[in-house]
Order: sequence, then structure tokens, then C-alpha cells
Amino acid sequence: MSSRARGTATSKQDETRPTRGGTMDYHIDEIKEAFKRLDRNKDGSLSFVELHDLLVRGRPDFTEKDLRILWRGMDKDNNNSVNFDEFVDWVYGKPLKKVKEKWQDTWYSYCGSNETMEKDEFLCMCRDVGWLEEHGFDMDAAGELFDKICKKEHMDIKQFNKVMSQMAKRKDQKKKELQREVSAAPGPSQYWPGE
Ligand SMILES: [Ca+2]
Ligand SMILES: [Ca+2]
Repeated sequence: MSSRARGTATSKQDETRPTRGGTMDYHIDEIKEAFKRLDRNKDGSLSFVELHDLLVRGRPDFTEKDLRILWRGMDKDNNNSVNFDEFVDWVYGKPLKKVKEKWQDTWYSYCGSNETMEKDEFLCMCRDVGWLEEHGFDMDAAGELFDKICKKEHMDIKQFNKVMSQMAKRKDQKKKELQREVSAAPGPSQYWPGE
């Protein structure tokens, strides 16, 4: 649960940022402008990171994982970015695509303000998933596994797939089971604060 106070869609309208389901009707030019401003890297589409602050507005109880699932519902053509048409549909309250929760949602939810995972985020996830043991696969072992696979400070989702393969061997479990365990983890209880 978020303990931070946040404005809701109805209590605090900011005219420059469209909020879904509000009472205001937005003119297409306003939406265009908002889209342009949100598109910080100017690549013509919105990433999860670019949309994050807008998605959390009016949703104080949402977790990072909830946001991930909401985000995938907006991304109707599954290309991991929201283009202008998808954005317009969302602003006008068109039904979102139905998505099932996936282990990737949980994984991304532990990534903080980007889409790669640092070691402390990885350890936090291992703990929540229940992978850490007092003896054997402990914090140090998890850290070593991170270094071995990642070789840099950040891990991407492909590298995490390798981690799961190694974990599956180590624990003599099927990788599918490990993916289920990741899905079952709650994700960080609060979303990361906006910039
Ligand atoms: Ca962009
Ligand atoms: Ca898309």
C-alpha cells in the first residue's frame, strides 16, 4: 500500500496532462501536445518509463506490477511501446486489451525506474520470490550468480532468463516452476517516485 498522499484524477485536474476517465473531454490537439511532451526521447512513441508518471496518477494503491499489467493492456499491438493511436484510445477510455499476468511483469516491477535490474534489485527479488536460503543459495551466492551472468552493473531480461536456467539446474526444478514463483512474488509494494 502506498502511504504517500497523491492527488486523484478528480481532485486535482492538470489540464496539460490528460487523465483517463476524467470528466473532461480532450481535444485532439491537446492530446497531441501531451503525447509530444511525454515522448522525452522524441522517438515518436511512449515507453513505459515515459508514461509511468501519468499511469500512477489517481491510482495511489497501484503497485509497480499493476502498472506493468495496465501498460501491456494499452500496448495493443504488443511492440512494447505506445504509439499515438494507442494513446488516444487510452485517453478516450476505450477498453484495454485483456492481458494475463506474466512473470515478466513481476521482473520489470523490480527494475525501478528503468527496464534493467541492478544487483540490489535482483537480491530483493530473489528474497521476495523465496529463492534465498540460509545455507547454500544465500545473498552472497545470489550476488555471485548475478556477476557471473551479467558481467555489468545491469541485467536485462534475457540475462535473467539465463539466471532462471541456472537456478532450475541448481534447484532441480523445471524452469516453468521458477517462472511461476517469479509471477507469484508481489513486486515492490510501492511504485518508484516520479522524476
Ligand atoms: Ca519515446
Ligand atoms: Ca504498441
